[in-house]
Amino acid sequence: MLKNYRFLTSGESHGKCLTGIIEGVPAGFNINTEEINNELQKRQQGYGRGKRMQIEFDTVEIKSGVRFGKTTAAPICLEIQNKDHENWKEILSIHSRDKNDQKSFTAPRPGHADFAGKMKYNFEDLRDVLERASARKTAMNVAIGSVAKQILKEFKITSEVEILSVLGQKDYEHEIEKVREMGDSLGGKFKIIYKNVPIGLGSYVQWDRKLDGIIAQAVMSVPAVKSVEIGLGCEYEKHLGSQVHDELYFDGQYHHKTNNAGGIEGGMSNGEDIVISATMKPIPTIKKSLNTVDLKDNSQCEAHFERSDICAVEACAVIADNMIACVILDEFLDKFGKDNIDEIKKNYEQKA
Ligand code: EPS
Repeated sequence: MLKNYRFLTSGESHGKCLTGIIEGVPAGFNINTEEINNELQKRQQGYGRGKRMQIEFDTVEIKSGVRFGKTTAAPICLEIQNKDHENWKEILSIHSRDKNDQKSFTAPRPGHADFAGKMKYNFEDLRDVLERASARKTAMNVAIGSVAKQILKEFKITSEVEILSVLGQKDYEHEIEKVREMGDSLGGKFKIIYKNVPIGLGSYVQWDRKLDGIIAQAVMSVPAVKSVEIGLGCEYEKHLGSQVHDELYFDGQYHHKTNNAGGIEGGMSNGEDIVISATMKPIPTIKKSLNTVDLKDNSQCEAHFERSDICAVEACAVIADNMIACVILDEFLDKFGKDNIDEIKKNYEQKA
């Protein structure tokens, strides 16, 4: 979907590594690897993560597209190792076997990709679904988003992330501990604000160019996100039009009296902060048994449990923030040019 800042990722949860290829990073930009690693650490932290996060310590290696510290406009290849792979070499082997001696996992876990993924791709072992469906792959999305954030920062476009609630509570650590003891899991709601976004990113002229639509897709792509709101979002239905539309004023520069639209009108940024909130469903891997069907013989059974996070809403917010950065940068490059960073700066100074 992205036109200028395009990327693909590969990698399984317990495979050797995660890889990302970004195309569209302007030439002449100095990528700060430490900043990428800081963002990766933010994704790994947060209250409620499981034991896997004690195994991994995500750091990125830039494998191509940079020379003497500066981007060359060539595709940039990024790699993050999965430390846990050492323990999964046999189970995740890429080599063919005469006989598969690995025990198949055949009872889909409700809420996961297991059931629909098996039906779609016709696998015997649900591990072939869950390894790629796993949220592990979002580490690479964060690395790619972090490069986008660094470029946006050159233009003073920055973001803030806030956790709004977990199980309806603002102060949620205690809730998470209670739920951990119950063998259950939690989701939550978070808010992301993008500041200093220039007027006119996105467009109303076609459905797939609307900035709010593209942002919603980017945030919905984060595993377990089930709702995305812009500005007042779901609250709009409680108000009259005259109460919620943001009145425009001019006092040397344009500004709106309020920002209920969350910085987007007609699918375009309007110069106010872009305000996005989203809801994550509870983690689907839970100790408490959930009913399912064993697909090998269609018998009723209880869903399989592997170690898991209890609540990953803080990680989810970090991933969403980085995905939004990719979208905003993509639109920014559309408006201000994309070949080299000096040219983009000149265009920005003239137009913004
Ligand atoms: C995940 C299950 C857990 C999480 C994982 C996502 O991994 P494991 O099965 O190895 O315990 O820790 O998240 C990550 C590895 C990560 O880096 O965020 C799942 O099923 O989606």
